[in-house]
Amino acid sequence: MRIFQTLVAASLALAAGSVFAEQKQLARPTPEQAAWHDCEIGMFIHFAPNTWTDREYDDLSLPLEKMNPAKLDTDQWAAAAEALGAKYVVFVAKHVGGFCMWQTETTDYSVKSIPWRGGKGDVLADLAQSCRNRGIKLGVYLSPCDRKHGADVGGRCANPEAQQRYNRLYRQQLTEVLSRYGEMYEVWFDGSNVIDVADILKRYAPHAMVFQGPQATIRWVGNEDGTAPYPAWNGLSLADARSGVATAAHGNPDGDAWLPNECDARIRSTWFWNTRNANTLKTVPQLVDMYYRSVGHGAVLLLNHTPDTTGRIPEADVKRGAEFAAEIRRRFGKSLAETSGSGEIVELDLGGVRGVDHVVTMEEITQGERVRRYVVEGLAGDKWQALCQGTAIGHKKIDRFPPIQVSKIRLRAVQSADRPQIRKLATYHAGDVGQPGPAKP
Ligand code: FUL
Repeated sequence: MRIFQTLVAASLALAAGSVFAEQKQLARPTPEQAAWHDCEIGMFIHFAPNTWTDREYDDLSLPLEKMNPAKLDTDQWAAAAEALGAKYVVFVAKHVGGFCMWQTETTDYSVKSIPWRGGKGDVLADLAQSCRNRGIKLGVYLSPCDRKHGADVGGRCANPEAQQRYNRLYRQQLTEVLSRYGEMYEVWFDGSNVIDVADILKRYAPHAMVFQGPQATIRWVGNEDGTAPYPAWNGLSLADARSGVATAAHGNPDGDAWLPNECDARIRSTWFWNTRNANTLKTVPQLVDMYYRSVGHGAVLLLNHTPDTTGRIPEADVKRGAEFAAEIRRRFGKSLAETSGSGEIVELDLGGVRGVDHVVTMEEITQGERVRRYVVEGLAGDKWQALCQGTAIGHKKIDRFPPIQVSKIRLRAVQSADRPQIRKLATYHAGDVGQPGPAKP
């Protein structure tokens, strides 16, 4: 890594060509990955037979005639996503139990066998339409693990014959969900995937974000709390990227691949609705804290909602999601001032003395993650004072600090791998934001 340190060195080298001419090319996102970063928030939906048995996993014990989500309303789900500020939805079309939420030809363990709409309903079709209506992108979680069909984590089966049989079934399921419902924005292979599906992805979802598996274009952050460590570099080695199970812990800013982190999290204490945990709904301060530690650390937050046995997401949960989004808008909806720029120092004039308590920085990540260490300073009177500092910026870094009156802000990249390209340097005054509670699952 080269150090971008002094303007003198830079101008000397500029005279001789580029200061970073011999710098090896940094990893960069594909256009699809760069666009995905901008989503910042997605919404997960977990709904399966175990919603009816009050459990987190399907033990295949539910008599299917009991599964009748008579008020199922995917418009309500899409509205909940919009209220949450989510730009995409990832729907669990098949969880580890193996029940299929669409009209599959591969198994009867599906919506075909329940009384809802006389066995003719298709949750994925409804949701695809509702999402299209609201301009929300749709992704799909198709568990390789499948209890009903004897597949373990990653889709591993007990013997070669069973494996071959399951591979055929899984490949057909994936083909169905990717080819019948419009373009899928994200495909989740939870627990990675040992089944070769590269050709299917290439054919039906060449632009989709892929979670885990050898074709992964995004990675699991490594926990289910909705938080990324800091720094959470987007770079990592190509070998780690292809392993299918990389997490934020594999981050390496000098790595040759780009694989951004997605932080999945539960709005209640469980992934599936149950009768016992309405009181575990996370508070707005907990969700906001999650946001600071996911989006604010350059990752994307995927927050789960849980439809109940009526087929609707409980109103209290929807309302909480909306309150969270409103608080984020209140804090960051309108900056006091913002700019962009390149070079070691990017300065922002506030046009007068203003009270500030947050700075949001974004790199132009299409040029790679260049900044490795930075300080943000504020001009208080005639003195530059350090307000906050950090290492990674990447897609976004949110820093907060005690309120201070300043007339200018400047971002000083004290260490960079290449000339810093700053997409946004913005400052805010959020006012009394209280102390966030820890975001516990
Ligand atoms: C985990 C699963 O075990 C949970 O049920 C849930 O689907 C979560 C998103 O991933 O691995």
